[in-house]
Amino acid sequence: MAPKLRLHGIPMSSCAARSMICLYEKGVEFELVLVDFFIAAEHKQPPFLSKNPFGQIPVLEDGNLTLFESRAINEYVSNKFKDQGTDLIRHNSLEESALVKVWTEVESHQFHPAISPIYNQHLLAPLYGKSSDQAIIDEHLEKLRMVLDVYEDRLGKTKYLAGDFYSLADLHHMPMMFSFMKTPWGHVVNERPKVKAWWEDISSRDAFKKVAVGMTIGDK
Ligand code: GSH
Repeated sequence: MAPKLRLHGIPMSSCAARSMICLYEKGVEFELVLVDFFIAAEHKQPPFLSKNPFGQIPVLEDGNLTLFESRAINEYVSNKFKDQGTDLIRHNSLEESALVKVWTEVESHQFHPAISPIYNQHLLAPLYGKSSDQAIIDEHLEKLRMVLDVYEDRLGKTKYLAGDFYSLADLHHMPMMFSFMKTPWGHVVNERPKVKAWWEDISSRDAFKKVAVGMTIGDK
């Protein structure tokens, strides 16, 4: 029997959560190897750095293969297990898989740079005893509104971002969206009806719900 995949991370990490959601969607058995992130900073120590020289979680080990970068991990898992679980990459259609690629790139290069400074300032900074910078939050809320306006238009034409099918393009948004909805600015999503309906739909998926229970950042 092939050895179980090992994902190094912690459930509350949005990046580790991104890969956990994918593994659950694909129905792939894996072991979550907990990293002592906050006290020992294990991810900055040599054993972990030999797996990811950037000292970040998650890391996936599949036999002798070691991968980091949650989105790349998800592409690998979706390709390796393409015949089981949810088809997240639309491997039978060149056109659909190209659209999945387009919208996963949009998540990386438009959505994530807009939303992550809000997450960092409002949710992470207090965890490290720092105060949050409202000017940074306001600047990025404006950027996020512009991105979500594009999504509102897109989701008026297709049920999900890449087409009428759930894919990695939607999945990659989920951890940040989930945390953002715990901030005082969730109305930025809710005032866009198509984006709101999309979020309600994708966040009701079982694979996501399994991971969401561990994503406690921002809980009171
Ligand atoms: N682009 C990377 C990915 O998606 O995997 C980002 C990984 C990342 O930033 N991970 C965070 C981390 O390990 C936890 S969510 N932070 C520690 C650090 O950057 O020093």
